[in-house]
Amino acid sequence: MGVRAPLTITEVTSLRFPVCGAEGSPAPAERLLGKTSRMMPAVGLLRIDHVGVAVPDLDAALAFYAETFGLHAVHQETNEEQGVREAMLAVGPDGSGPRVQLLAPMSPDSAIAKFLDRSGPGLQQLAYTVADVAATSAALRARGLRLLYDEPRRGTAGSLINFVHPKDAGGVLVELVQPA
Ligand code: KFV
Repeated sequence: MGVRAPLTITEVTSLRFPVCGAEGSPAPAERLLGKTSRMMPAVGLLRIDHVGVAVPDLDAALAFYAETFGLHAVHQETNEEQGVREAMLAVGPDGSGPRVQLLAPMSPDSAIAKFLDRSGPGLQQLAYTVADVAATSAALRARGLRLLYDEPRRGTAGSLINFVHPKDAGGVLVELVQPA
């Protein structure tokens, strides 16, 4: 029996799968729920990109993460549109895995300031890497989820981003990141 080569990113994002069963062969869920068959585009999450942590003071947080966890920033920037100062911390000996993103507010009306006011410092978002943020956004919209932006916006290091509303994702603000 032959072994199939791993799917390429293009193949992954173009996959479609039956939600309730393929035409002519209703899946158990379809038989139980009596729903019409339909094909959904694959969502295409590739890996965890980063977890975002809201902090009131970026420099103080950078010092804390360095002294306490030995984690250091490999990238820092200001994103005016998002109202944040941010730093990406690499984890592990080669730093190639998911990162920790420290997010500090630039103004009291920014998303991070509101989060800090409501919840205090802590985990604010979970971000996944995707190959095509517009395609993934469309696939999630097709499942009835609310995406925060009609079109992708600029994220860290020239990436393109969108977010799933936390109320549609089990209480987690989900970010989709298409690297530059
Ligand atoms: N996680 C879980 N629940 C959240 C939440 C979060 N981060 N933020 C808000 N909620 C809950 C909140 O507790 C409330 O629940 C409900 O969502 C609606 O709150 O049970 P409740 O009390 O009704 P709102 O609408 O009052 O909250 P608001 O803060 O005005 O807006 C929430 C949201 C998600 C729409 C807003 O934070 C947003 O637009 N976020 C996306 C942009 C963002 O977070 N930017 C900062 C990161 S920039 C970034 O990550 C970058 C640049 N990057 O490349 O990675």
